[in-house]
Amino acid sequence: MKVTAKAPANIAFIKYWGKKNEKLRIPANSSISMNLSGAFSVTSVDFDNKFREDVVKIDNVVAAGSEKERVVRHLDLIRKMARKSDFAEVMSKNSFPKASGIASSASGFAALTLAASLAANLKLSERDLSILARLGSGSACRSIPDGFVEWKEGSKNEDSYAHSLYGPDYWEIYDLIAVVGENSKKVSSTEGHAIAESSQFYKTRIVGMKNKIKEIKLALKDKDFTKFGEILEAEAINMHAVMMTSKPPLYYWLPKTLEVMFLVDRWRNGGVESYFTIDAGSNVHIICEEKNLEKVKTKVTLIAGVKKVLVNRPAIGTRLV
Ligand code: 2P0
Repeated sequence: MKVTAKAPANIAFIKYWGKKNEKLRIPANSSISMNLSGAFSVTSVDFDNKFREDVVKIDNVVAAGSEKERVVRHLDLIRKMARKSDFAEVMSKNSFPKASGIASSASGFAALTLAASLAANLKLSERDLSILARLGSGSACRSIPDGFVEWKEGSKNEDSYAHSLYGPDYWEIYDLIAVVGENSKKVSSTEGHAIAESSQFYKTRIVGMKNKIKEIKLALKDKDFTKFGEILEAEAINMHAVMMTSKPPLYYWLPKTLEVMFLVDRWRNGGVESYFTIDAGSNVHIICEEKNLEKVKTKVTLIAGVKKVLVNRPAIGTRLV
């Protein structure tokens, strides 16, 4: 049976960087994110005994090497749970440039998890889907539930999963992604996580996390956009400080990234309130309220060197198509 699922990418306001358990992808800290309406993966999975091997196509290109292996490992997990042995054909398409700081592994593994588990006749709860997606890619567990999401770090496989804090209609805020680079990144997130601890600032970062999560959840509850924005912007800089001071150092920013960051600050001082956050890539996510959406959109679009602007509102989680 062929099953197709659609999963959103998500933007983390409090980030996942560093793991307590690499193999199980148990994060060093809890994280908070929002699903993105305009950045998603649509993945179909078909298990059939006519296939002689697993075939994986991502954006119409046949995957090979480590990219394919990672998908096959996930299929193996699902086959084991379903006590099945058929090979699969997996076709996945992203609505955004792959590996450019928009989390393709999050939406990709979330969609793969729902499509493959149903195609293998497994009927899993949202919690179990989130756990399974996490084993494929940590941030994927946050793309399973709806809207604004918390991934509780947990300490073992069964208690590290994401749940919805609020649905997508709870708060009309936007994430405008200023795309400044479309090349695949040189260092993968998985490799980056593994060296996070080598930064002298890492321990300090982790110590402050519980309080930060508490504060941002309060700002979210109160819909206090200023407090929310200040926390998420400081958090992004904090994570990148750890990345840049890792051994070897990881610089995900391009000169254009920094330029957009400065401009967001300037607009804010001029009365157009927005805040930036950046993932493991060069693109800048600009967060604003509905009342400033058009102004921010016009400003970002006018920046020379910004290749495109992807506008996202909060979105539902992973669903069948
Ligand atoms: C996040 N990132 O919280 C952070 C912010 C990137 C920067 O989660 O090794 O691709 O597959 O578990 O999920 C990227 O890490 O890493 C990530 P794996 P993943 O969104």
